[in-house]
Amino acid sequence: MGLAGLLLGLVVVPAVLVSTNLRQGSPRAEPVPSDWELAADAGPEDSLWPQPQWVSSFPRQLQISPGRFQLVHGAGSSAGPGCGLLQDAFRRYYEYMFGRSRGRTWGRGPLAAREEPELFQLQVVIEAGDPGCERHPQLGSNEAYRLTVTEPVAVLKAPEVWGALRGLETFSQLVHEDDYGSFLINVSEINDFPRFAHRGVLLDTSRHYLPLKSILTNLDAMAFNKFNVLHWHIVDDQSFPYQSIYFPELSDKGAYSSNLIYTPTDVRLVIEYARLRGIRVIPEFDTPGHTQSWGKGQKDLLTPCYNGGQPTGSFGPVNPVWNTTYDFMTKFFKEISSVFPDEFIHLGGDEVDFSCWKSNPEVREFMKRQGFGIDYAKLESYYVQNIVDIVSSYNKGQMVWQEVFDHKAQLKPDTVVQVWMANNYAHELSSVTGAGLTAVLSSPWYLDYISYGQDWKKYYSVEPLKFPGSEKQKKLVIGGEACLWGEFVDATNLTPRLWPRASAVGERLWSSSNVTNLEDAYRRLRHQRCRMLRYERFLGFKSNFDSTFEVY
Ligand code: CP6
Repeated sequence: MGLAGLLLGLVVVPAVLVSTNLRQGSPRAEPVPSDWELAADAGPEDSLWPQPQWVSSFPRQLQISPGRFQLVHGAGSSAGPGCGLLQDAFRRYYEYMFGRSRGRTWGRGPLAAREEPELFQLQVVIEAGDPGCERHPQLGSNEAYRLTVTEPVAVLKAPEVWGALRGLETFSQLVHEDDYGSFLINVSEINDFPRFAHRGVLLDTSRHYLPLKSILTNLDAMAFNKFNVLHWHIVDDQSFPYQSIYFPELSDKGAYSSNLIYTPTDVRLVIEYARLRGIRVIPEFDTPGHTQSWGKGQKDLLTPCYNGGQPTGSFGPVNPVWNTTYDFMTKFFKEISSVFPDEFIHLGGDEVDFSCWKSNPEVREFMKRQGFGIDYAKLESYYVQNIVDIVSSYNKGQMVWQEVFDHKAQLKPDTVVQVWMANNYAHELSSVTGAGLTAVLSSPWYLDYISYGQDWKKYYSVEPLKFPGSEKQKKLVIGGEACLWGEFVDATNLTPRLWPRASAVGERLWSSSNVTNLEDAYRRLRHQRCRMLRYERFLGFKSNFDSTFEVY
């Protein structure tokens, strides 16, 4: 079957049906080499990560001369050289493929002594009327793309710029260098789109401060693996590094030190760096629990704990009783809503310890007045509902941890419930989606936890939709997150702890559900690891990847 026939096939077969894993989709009829040979010189069309939904690769190779090759806007694209987002991506991916020495090392002379025809351009075509180069990615963004690599030009078509970014990543993974320094790419055709819309990584900058550089490097690593959400667990009990404009005392008193903070400029930089890679930044300001550091810079916010009728001098969760609490939160979340452009804010709501509330006479009196009895989960829900109303008034959607749902708070229909508890998460997914709410799964993906051996296989083998429920319920699972809690993670071990183990989660959330072969995944993941290591010199990955991912 020729390429034309294949293209025809693409048109008539619905996308779900043609979604196939690469080995079945590839018309290559070469003998399967040993693992060792593959690691050394497998064609890169066989090393894509995450696996695209539909790939067809031909044994015909094209060569690329870096001095002549161009990434350009194609005819009919709604984007042009004025599109900063794409221009920046062109520059980035050119560097990843050929290095920084365009026209110097490679020259513009004849190609190395190879017979293959030359590929001169990758033309990128954005099909939507408005390319949206200035916009921020969001939950409903379209990340689909189609990539056709034939001589003399390759074409990347995408409805929106977000798909073009994903397609550029794939294209760069297709290019490989032979032993003599020639760059080659196979004639191929790829039709790709994500399985889940929310593919996140949680970073915790409270337990240990993470320098800006670490966060940015991880955004690059995320882009290589087609992740699209940075869940920024920015503050917690241990420290408050977010420098607030309205309440500067929060970080003045609550940060580990005056320079271990994120200034408004830092925050803007993270958001823009992420945007250019098609990554949303969802900030989490976790309340009413996990708030010890807030108490240092904001008096009368936390609940005073009592013992034997006397205040002990220690404090518990945010005080849900006083009006001043909600005055503060109204102003605070007004700021957060304008600083962070994403449509969602994560409100936390996990692990609220009721013992301090129980000890406080004023809280107990309030419980009586409200008719909550001794059910402190009702008090928690009362608090959360107030915060939900405040944040909704600023037109922001909410993410919450699963307890908020478990404790029966009244939530808005578009609330995203994040399932994190390991025990029976399938049941929790059933309950959350059964109630008509959307869910994000993170229970099986706690990457701060390391166990003996290749635990990426455990992460990889998770099937997020394996829970009892209707088709309608399954559609409400919008994705998942790899969580890197910070108790034992700082800038020195962040990259090796996360990568390439998080890549396993990346493929589970992007690729078709039938991409489950561990041997094939291992082979491709080794290529992915090598690619990321090669980028080290541009990105300053400071360290080797984690030894729990065995490579020889
Ligand atoms: N920090 C915060 C944490 C955790 C949570 N919230 C957590 C709890 C148990 C495990 C891992 C992480 N460290 N703020 C719960 C969502 Cl096993």
